[in-house]
Amino acid sequence: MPVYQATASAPVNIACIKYWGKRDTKLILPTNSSLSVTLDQDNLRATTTSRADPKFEQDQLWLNGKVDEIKPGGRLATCIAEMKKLRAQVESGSPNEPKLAEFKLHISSFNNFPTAAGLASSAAGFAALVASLAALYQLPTSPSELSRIARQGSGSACRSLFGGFVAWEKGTAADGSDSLAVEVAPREHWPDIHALICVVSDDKKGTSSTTGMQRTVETSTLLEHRIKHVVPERMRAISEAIKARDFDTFARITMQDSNQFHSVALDTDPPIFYLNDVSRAIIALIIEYNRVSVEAGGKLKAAYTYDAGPNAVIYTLKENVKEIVSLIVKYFPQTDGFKDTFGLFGSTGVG
Ligand code: 2P0
Repeated sequence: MPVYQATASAPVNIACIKYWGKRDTKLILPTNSSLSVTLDQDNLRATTTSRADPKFEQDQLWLNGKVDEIKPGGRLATCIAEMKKLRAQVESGSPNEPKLAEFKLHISSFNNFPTAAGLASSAAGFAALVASLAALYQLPTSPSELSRIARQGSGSACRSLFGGFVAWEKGTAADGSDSLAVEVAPREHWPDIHALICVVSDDKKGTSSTTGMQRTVETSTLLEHRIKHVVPERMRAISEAIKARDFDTFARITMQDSNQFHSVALDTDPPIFYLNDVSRAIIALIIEYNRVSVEAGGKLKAAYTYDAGPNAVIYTLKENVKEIVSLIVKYFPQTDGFKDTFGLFGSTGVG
């Protein structure tokens, strides 16, 4: 009896232009396009093994070794059903193919990032799930097509199907068929860019992204302005900056968009606060670091960005990594009293 099994892994991505808000919560269609950098480090990945077997009685998932529920009609069940549908299409055209779409699945997924990294795992997790099923089912499907399915697991997951610099085009179709991830540039295009992840706190966040962003959609007037008048131009300009390897422009837009994302969170009723005092102190440090460079006739050397939590990601060029790490360690020493609230997780090349 042949064994039908495949393993795939997918990395974490960090957005420069932030996704925040859905126009369709079931299909996970965003209110604006977004753009991210996929981190290219072995210890920031989810790895998923999927196995199909006629002897299995039900679809079953293990997350980090523990059984996890596959809720009927939930996001996971939707992704699995969509992948089975694609496999069934392959089988209907080739009668000799084994009927894998009819077999139940056992899926096992591990995140290898330290819990202290405080990084969201859903993006890497759903991307790895979809990639492993695509391999198991031997689907002739492009990463963009797979991103349409990963998106229905968690919006940001669609961007983790590509390495390098990735845009999630919001699309306009009501069925979500054009809401896909596309590659802006491969990782090799700009190997000098690095991301430093500064763990300010590994507490579970107060307001989940899913609930927080819908509260913003319902109550923030600033979000409307952002969607219509800000993001489209930023998407164009940052894509151009990436293509031209223009770090100064890339950094400026990345910081502006992090600031605006946290502004719309604050403009939500009741307001959502993701940054804390340490996050704000890191912002001040990066602003000062850039000011010294610009006043000496240079350009921006670093960009901070924050997601739905207090941890900082600092983008910089390879030549500045050492200097920034020593500044952070100097101003945020990891003394005993501070150890739990601030840790430098590491530098990760994206190229
Ligand atoms: C992003 N975030 O673009 C933004 C920036 C958080 C802040 O994508 O509801 O976990 O599963 O689609 O993907 C977090 O949102 O939300 C997120 P769902 P998701 O990376």
